[in-house]
Amino acid sequence: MSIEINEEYFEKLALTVIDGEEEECIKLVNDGLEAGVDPLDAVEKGLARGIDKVGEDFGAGIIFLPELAMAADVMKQGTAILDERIKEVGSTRLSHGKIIIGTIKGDIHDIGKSVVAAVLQANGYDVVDIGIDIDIDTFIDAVKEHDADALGMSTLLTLPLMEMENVIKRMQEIGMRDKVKVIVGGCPVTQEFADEIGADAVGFDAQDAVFKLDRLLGINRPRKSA
Ligand code: B12
Repeated sequence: MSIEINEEYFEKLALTVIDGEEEECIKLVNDGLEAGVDPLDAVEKGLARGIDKVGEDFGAGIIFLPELAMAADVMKQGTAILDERIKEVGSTRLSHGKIIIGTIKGDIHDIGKSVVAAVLQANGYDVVDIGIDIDIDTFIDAVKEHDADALGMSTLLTLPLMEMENVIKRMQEIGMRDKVKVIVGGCPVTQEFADEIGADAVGFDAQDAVFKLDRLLGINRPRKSA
């Protein structure tokens, strides 16, 4: 029997992350896809809501690292399936440009960055995801190797934030900065911070990343009204 995609469905999805129920999560994701759920909605209205709650509880000292890690594993399993589905949409389109994306040195958070990569790909970008804990040289080498139009850097941690500025400084030193747009994101990254370090834009979620990158690279496309 096909399930209904409604508020209750998204709440159940969020709960699988909060309760660390991997099998139930995978089942609900697959059932949802079969019933026609928009995969980005399943991430943002379902799984991300769950992990946000877990993050709040962790921040407040209500739960500890093992519970956080368990919830993150469930979230990762669910988003991996959904990311693949999101990417399929863009696989047959002409490329709007090439972007390198990675999480900066000192940070291993990769769920949000991978969602952004998938959504950019679905929207016609050629995306090279170089992973987590990426140092300056690896970012720079990847941009050179792929002759990229843009570089995306992610972090969820406050401590290594300045690594983003160090990458931008190195791009300036080697004469790369004017040729490559830089977009940054992750929960501690504000517009003010992006301006301060000389990034071209900040993306607050995956759709915003597409919007900002389109603007930077001069891509015009019809937009859904809010
Ligand atoms: C899941 C999680 C983990 C998982 C990560 C699993 C994984 N494979 O990614 C695990 C358990 C491993 C983990 C570890 C740690 N974590 Co953690 N984690 C989280 C949590 C709960 C959710 C993050 C997440 O996946 N969100 C869901 C995604 C979809 O959202 P997102 O990441 O924000 O991404 C969106 C936007 O930010 C944006 N975006 C993101 N990147 C980019 C990039 C670009 C270019 C653009 C345009 C946009 C963009 O678009 C995304 C999609 O909408 C957050 C709390 C929170 N609510 O953010 C804490 C949190 C980030 N973690 C925290 C901490 C402290 C840690 C640890 C240091 C804990 C420890 N003591 O070891 C370690 C980090 C170790 C390290 N060196 O990196 C703190 C950070 C505090 C701070 N300000 O520095 C937080 C805020 C929790 C808290 N409230 O205290 N964590």
